[in-house]
Amino acid sequence: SAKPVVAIVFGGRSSEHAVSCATAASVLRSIDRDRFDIVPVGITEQGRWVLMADDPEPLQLAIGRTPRVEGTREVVLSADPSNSELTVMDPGQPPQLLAEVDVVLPLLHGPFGEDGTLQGFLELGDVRYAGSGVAASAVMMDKALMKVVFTSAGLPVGPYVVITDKQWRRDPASCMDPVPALGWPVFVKPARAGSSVGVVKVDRPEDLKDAIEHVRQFDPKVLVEAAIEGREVECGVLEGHGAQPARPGEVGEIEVVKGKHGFYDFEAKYLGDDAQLTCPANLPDAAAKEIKELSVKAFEAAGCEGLGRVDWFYQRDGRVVLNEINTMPGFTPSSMFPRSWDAAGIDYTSLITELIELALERRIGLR
Ligand code: G1L
Repeated sequence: SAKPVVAIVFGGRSSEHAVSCATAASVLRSIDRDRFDIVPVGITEQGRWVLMADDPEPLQLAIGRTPRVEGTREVVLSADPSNSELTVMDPGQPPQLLAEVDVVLPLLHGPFGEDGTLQGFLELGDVRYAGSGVAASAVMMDKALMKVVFTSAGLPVGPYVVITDKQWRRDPASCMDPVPALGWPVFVKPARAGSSVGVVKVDRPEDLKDAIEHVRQFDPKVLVEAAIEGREVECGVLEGHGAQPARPGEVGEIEVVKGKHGFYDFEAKYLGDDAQLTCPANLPDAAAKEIKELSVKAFEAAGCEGLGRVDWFYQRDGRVVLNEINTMPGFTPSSMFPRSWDAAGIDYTSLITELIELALERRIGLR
């Protein structure tokens, strides 16, 4: 047929395997089948690529306290799934299936998905894909590198200290020396694990060392951040359609979110049910304008493509502090990013179409 073939790649070697499967289920339900042919490709937790049945039902998931639908189970694609028809890739082998694919929708979180590795792999195979490229994905996955990019672009970031594996092994005490200047509490975070995974709030100097040791289990590169008092505000950026490559992103409604743990945690981000979400955010016009403009600036400084969710702190005194960009934001219909675009008149199906078309228009290689 003349329709572009879209591979939806999901699952993967990540703690968010199940979130990815649930996202794929949503996309399989809503993607415009008059415009696209679909190839669902699952990646098992062992990294094996398998062609999946085009059926959202078994991928639907119940995590945590979300009520389970009768008959569903937590989906973990097994190494040898009974519903797979064909193994399309073994680790270290090129995937033959992608030869017939026009564009990939990579619905993968964290290492080997969101961090530029899959993107690099697709670049090598001349396969187009939705979302950011290799460099932007890799840099935005690393909170320390992200701060460097934002700072050099003149964007407002909060105070922080980076502790690399080498520095920590050499001399933990000197690594901790600059931390008290951040004030208390601080947040200790793995530099490269997404979704607030492994984040620890530390109230007292005597708890710092244990917290760093704990976080090092998730990532040997650790970031210690000053606590920023403020409302958590986020802004979706969707690249404009068409002609000019340098055309600024379009900015969606701004939202305020707060998870049950008092900060914007994993469940708030992906499950939505506990998040107190206000869209559009109730902000003074000037603040909303500033956040929208700076979100596009951050998106462009980072070299993001397609979409991004730019997360901010809006402080009492009116100042804004840039927290992070998510190159792969939560993407079920109830997630913040699709909801904010829905409010702006782009429904979930259109949003998926838009992202695929942006990817199809894009040139392969340097851009
Ligand atoms: F392909 C897009 F559009 F760029 C894209 C890719 C991935 C949008 C959103 C996401 N998000 C995710 O894959 C996930 C974080 C929900 C998976 Cl866990």
